[in-house]
Amino acid sequence: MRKKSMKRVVSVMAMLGVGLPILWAHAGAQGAVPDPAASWNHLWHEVLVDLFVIGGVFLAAGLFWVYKYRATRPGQIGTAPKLTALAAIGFAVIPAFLFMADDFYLAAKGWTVWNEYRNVPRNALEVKVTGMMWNWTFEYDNGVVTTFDPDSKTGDGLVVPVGRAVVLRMTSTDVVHSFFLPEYRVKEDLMPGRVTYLWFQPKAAGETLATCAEFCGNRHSFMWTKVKAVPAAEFDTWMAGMKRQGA
Ligand SMILES: [Cu+2]
Repeated sequence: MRKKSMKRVVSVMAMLGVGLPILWAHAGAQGAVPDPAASWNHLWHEVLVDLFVIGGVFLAAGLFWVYKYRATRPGQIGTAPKLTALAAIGFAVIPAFLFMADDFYLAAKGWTVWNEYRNVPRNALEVKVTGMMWNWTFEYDNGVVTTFDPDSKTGDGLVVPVGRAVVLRMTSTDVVHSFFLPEYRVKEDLMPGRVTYLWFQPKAAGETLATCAEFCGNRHSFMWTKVKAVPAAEFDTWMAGMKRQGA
């Protein structure tokens, strides 16, 4: 009877350990405007907190028992109490439950954020990105093309409006590159013959940068570009100017 109820306790804990974290991780995901950059930040902080809290608890418990049951004279035989079967199982199952619940929570949260990152919001501004040794070009849907020269620091680079999702459709003309926007917490590889994508949403005006994150030859470390987020009205003015220039 006791064995049976023990089994039940273990299986309920296992179910909760798997189920609850997944529910928690998904809570709030529906209907909310996704913000992968904030979600990745949040997840990273959770990983750090968990590492330090769980690590701290286990380290403290380990040190406490090492000290408590230390040998005080040579050849001493331990006098630690012998655990009952129930206590022994508890000591194995409860820490494992804590660890697994946390692992599943983080994994489920990671999948949720990954889905956000892979699902481009409707009405996103589309920009074609071409990576080449060792530069980037950006082509907007109206044919306007921009670029940036890291040596002379000239060119507009990637200009985007604040408050609107931007999807980059990317390819490479030569080798594998990787478009990395550290500020927006997104990165994706570019390769010849394939179009890959990423999206991000600037929340505030300002200048950040994007850099190649895949070693691609001598000038790999110079393969970066300006990324300028501007208010929507300013973006329209800039775009109109670029169109006039082109015409
Ligand atoms: Cu590159």
